[in-house]
Amino acid sequence: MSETPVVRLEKDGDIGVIIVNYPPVNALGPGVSDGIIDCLNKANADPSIKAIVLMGDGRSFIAGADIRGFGTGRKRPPIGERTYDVLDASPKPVVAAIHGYALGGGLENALACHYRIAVPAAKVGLPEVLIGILPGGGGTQRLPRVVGAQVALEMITSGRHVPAPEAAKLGIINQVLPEGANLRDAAVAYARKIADIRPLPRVRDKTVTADPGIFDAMRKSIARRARNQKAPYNCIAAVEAACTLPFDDGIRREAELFGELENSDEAKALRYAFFAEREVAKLPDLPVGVAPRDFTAPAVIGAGTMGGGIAMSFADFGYDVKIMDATQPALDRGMERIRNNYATSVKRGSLAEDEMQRRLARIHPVAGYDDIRDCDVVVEAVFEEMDVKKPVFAKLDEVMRPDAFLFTNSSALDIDALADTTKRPEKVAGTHFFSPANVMKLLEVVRGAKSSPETLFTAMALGRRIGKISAMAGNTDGFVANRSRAPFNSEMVILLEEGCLPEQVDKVMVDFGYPMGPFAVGDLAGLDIGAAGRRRRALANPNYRKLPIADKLVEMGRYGQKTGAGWYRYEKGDRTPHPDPEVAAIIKSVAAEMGVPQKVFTDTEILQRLLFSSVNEACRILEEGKAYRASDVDVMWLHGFGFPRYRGGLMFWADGIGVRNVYNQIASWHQQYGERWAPSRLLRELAETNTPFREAKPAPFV
Ligand code: 3H9
Repeated sequence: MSETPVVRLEKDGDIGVIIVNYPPVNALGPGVSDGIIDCLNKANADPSIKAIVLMGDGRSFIAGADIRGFGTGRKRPPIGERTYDVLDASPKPVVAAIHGYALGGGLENALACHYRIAVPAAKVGLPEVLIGILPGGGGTQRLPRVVGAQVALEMITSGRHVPAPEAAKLGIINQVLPEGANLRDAAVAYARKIADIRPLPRVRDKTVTADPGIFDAMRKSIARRARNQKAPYNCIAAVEAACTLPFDDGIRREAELFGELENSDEAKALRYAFFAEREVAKLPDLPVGVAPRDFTAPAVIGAGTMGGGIAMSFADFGYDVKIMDATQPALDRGMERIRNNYATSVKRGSLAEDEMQRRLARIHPVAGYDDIRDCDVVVEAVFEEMDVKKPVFAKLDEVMRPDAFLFTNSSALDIDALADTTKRPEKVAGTHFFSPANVMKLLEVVRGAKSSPETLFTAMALGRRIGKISAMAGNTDGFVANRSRAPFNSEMVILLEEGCLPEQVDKVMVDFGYPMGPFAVGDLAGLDIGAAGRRRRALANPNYRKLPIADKLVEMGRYGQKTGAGWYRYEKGDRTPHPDPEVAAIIKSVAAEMGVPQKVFTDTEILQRLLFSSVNEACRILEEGKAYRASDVDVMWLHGFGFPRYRGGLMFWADGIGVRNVYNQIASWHQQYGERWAPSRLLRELAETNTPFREAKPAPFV
């Protein structure tokens, strides 16, 4: 039998079985494509083999090209000699037998096979756009020939994973096996059945046409989410080529369009984000071998906006969850809000009515602590005041079963102070959700001084089980996400003192790629929330930089959307922010009272004033050992604050500017504005050694 380290050919009677074995997900790493070609040639040369199966060992078929290889200058074989070409040209039929994932180059290889079968749980897709490239292995030419241009456009520009049963309906999969069937046995039987059929069905021999209008319509429909990006548009152009050019010309066009993307800033940032999201799950200083504890019965304390969103997150992922509040009216209001949130999703078409009913049925409002004593994990989401949270923790400790974990959704308070109100401080940690909790993907897991490794692994796993990206933060005021964001929040208001308007700042940040400007976001979240945090910090620190303009708006009852006025004004029942001359007047008068010299800002200055202040603070967080990696900060900004993904994250973006440039600018603002711009020690050291932020070595985690 032929064998390479990562691909092997086995024989099952008259069927050759090519097996890819490149753990963990069978990416097309070094030797895999060559191995497939080698095995295929051997199977074709073996007269005792009538048909061939291509499958993967372990947990997947093939998850796509090895992403680590992009941008490294690796050479690809010329068109005509790639795996796809060799599979397609095989004189003996090849059946792709899919389990786990067939993504990117994995699906492209499968589409170059003559038949595809799959287990029901398998997923297929072309997610290349999510890493800033396009399917460059013929996917943009073959997929439209199978599913039509419209569906191909949707799949390729979204990158979504399509479940096998849907893929079968679309014609991508020839047969979905019954639940529990043995994939290899079924694939061999299938291959035997089709072994003699000629001509071989080749996707490349099909043609596809489309109404030319669909391409412009697609470009228009993605314009908002694809702002500042190139890959989605190149994807559309490649599918357009499939509909207008012969197959081989289309493949050449695909290669050209791919070439424009591989080394783009967008692709580099998205690749970085992909790996940063995987890195963030790793807790390098905790003992290996500690397993997260499974949980089945979560409870949420507090039915406010956050508590409701957290309960929805559990229900959305199949958990029955109990939700409790201090009074029945508060609980009723909370349930009403949950129902309304789901109803909005149904109205928008993003949730089916029956699914809404199923999710609602999983959320159980309960009257008191007695009803949750059997729950195994509880997330406290009551009012953000230590004096309110402490008695809740003490009570939870008293009533909950002794092995239950007690988590707090606090966004800034001292986890240790809460843990110390209990007799089980090792089972206490922070699980900080971001608003709206059922939508935002970040879960910041906050490590208390006494949190046990099991508690921390469980909190991290809890996030993943409910579709979040969990990231570990140290116990410091604001933890990592909000603490690194805090200087940005101050700076944006200080810019107003110096002559900017909210709408001007918001435009710069939206142009940069944020879905909404920070002032519009403030109005959405409620300006009273930030004001409470400022009051607390001002009391604790006499040098705290006050924000008189923001305080003035709150004094006037301008809390944001909920009061019809905040940084902007709002028409009744409409969430569109309108610039408000009254706000402009307040800004002017406060600035005059403060005697701040007025100036005109460039867009770059606005952007850098906001983001550099946070880069500096993130460096402080790293030097204090409150985060593991600069890339964790990036993941938090991507999933907690809507930082544009195609810019990688705060620190990756700053690396693009250059650590020395960032330092020099901050040092000059330090001269001009004083202490709040004092460069952090880590920033200075990185600048001195010209070390990128993402290679910064933080202090050991504390
Ligand atoms: C492509 O195919 C281009 C083609 O058109 C050809 C053009 C010429 N490469 O996510 P997980 C690693 S582009 C390298 O935790 P899960 C990952 O880093 C590619 N490494 O598992 C992690 O490593 P570690 C198109 C990869 O079960 C480990 O595998 N394909 C790759 O939650 C486990 O990953 C894609 O974009 C890769 N392609 O999810 C698919 N994939 O343990 C990308 C994974 O050291 N992959 N790794 O941290 C995924 O979406 C998910 O990994 C998958 C599994 C859904 C497959």
